[in-house]
Amino acid sequence: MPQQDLIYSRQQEHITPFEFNDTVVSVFDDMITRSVPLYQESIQRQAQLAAHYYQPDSHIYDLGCSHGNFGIQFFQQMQQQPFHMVAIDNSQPMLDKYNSRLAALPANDRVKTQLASIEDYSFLPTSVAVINLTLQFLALEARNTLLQRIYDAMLPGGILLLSEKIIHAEAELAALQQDWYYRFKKENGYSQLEISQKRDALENVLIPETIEQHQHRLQQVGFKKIDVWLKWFNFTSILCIK
Ligand code: GEK
Repeated sequence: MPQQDLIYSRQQEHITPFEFNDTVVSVFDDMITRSVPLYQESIQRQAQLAAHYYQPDSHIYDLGCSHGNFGIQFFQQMQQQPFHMVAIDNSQPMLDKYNSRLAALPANDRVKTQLASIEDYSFLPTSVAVINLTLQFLALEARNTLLQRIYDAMLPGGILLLSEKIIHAEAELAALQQDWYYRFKKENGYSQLEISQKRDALENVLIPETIEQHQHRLQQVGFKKIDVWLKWFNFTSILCIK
């Protein structure tokens, strides 16, 4: 059982901007499964897609890997087949936990964890790049540069898997999506206080865009085959094939 996320359960005098520190890492699985609709489904299907499109000897990148939920699922999907994964995150506590999970797996040298910002990373030839709920934490200009770098390093037939929290451009629908998202959080046991303090902590840290803005950027960098394969109100997962 993951440790319960109680970070915002008590009234805080000052809400500091959200960070992926030791406290967050210790409750991360509970936080993400109670905060992201269809999280397990999305990770599992993306791991299946990644295994389907992975090209032998190429690199697979997990960008903003946290403590490895995608990587561990990918291991299971690949069974005995070899692969080279680079799992990047700029939170040392996340990577410490990832490394301890890897230590329990055979053939764990297939995954290299790397402490770095994905903003200024140089990619080797890749057939699969995954950015699950992480592009949203980058400055808008950095998002274009990152996706262009990924596209340029991608082999023909390679894929990008992108999942994001999104907003709707139309005010009524944006409000409805927000409302239904807060219902989801309440159903998962978060109080009104927890929901509003977390929202304040994420203000200017997590900057969501519309699905159209994502699609436009993906087209601009060069992708022609783009599919929104999952959408739940204000969350989406997108598959792009080069
Ligand atoms: C999952 N993908 O379980 N460079 C590298 N890492 C970053 C950066 C950056 N510039 N900014 C944020 N991060 C995971 C979930 S969580 C999403 C991803 C969430 C990292 C940050 O440290 C954290 O581990 C991750 O991106 C975002 O499928 O918790 O909402």
